[in-house]
Amino acid sequence: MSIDDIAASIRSMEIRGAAEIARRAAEALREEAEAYRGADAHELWTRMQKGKATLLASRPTAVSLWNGVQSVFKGTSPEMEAEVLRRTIVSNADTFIRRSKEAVDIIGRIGSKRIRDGDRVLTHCNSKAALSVIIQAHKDGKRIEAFVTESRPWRQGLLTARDLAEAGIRPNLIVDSAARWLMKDVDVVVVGADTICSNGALINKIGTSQIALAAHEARVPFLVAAETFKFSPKTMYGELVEIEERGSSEVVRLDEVPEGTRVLNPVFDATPPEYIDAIITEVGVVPPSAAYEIIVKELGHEFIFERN
Ligand code: RUB
Repeated sequence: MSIDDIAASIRSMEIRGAAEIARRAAEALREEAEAYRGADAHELWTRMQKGKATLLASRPTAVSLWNGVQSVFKGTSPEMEAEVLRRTIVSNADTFIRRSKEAVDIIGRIGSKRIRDGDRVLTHCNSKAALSVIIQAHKDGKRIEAFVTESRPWRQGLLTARDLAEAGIRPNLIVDSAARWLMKDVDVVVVGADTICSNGALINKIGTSQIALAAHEARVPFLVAAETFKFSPKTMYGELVEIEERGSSEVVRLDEVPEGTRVLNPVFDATPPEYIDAIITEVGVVPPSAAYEIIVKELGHEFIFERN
């Protein structure tokens, strides 16, 4: 698939989920570099930069896309020979894709230890990292009862229910507004992440923060399963995470509401670090307050502020 096709599929959410959009973007950049057979480094560089910009513009909220694209261009420069540039991009993309898949597996194995036999686990939306934890716990022989929120308007909860059922866990599906009522019957919440800010705040599917609040109130541990490339170096510099707003037709048909009704469709929200008990990453279980350290140590982003 071309870069334009991948970007269009990310925009339309045929390709979705923070890690998957990053991997598919890396794959598209690799294919673009491989397809270029010329020897003009300037031309290859220009094509790659254009592709990078198209992919980054496809969805604004998940920093995984930005981190994935950054790692594909690691160590590259317009001064490189075309062949070296091509090889570097291909190898970087392969490394990113391989490591991101390994990370989900490691997160599952670490996170499984936080789930006890007989636990009732609630998850929201469709996160492969969160599912990895729940499914690994099941594989480790723990009896699990899984609660899955529908996750309006896209109903990613149905995908989660299918993923759990395929793994042999019978899902209990609830509407999003049942989360607080149900919290009294939940032992642990596990969700994924689109972005984790340098102060430890979590950006994830709309509704996550309400679930975190309900979990906090009911003293139910709230765990986030997140690969290190979900942490945002940009937020270290004060940049605010853009919360994607999608079209009203995803929420309601316009003939169902009175004329003039404004239908809002923010698709992510922010959960403050105080409501997060632990973040399970491929480099260990960390508190939200370790976000800055992850960005510096694992993503290699030293804070350098240009004063002029
Ligand atoms: C998906 C979503 C997921 C995170 C993490 O939103 O919010 O919880 O992306 O997923 P959308 P993963 O469906 O709008 O992309 O752990 O698979 O990266």
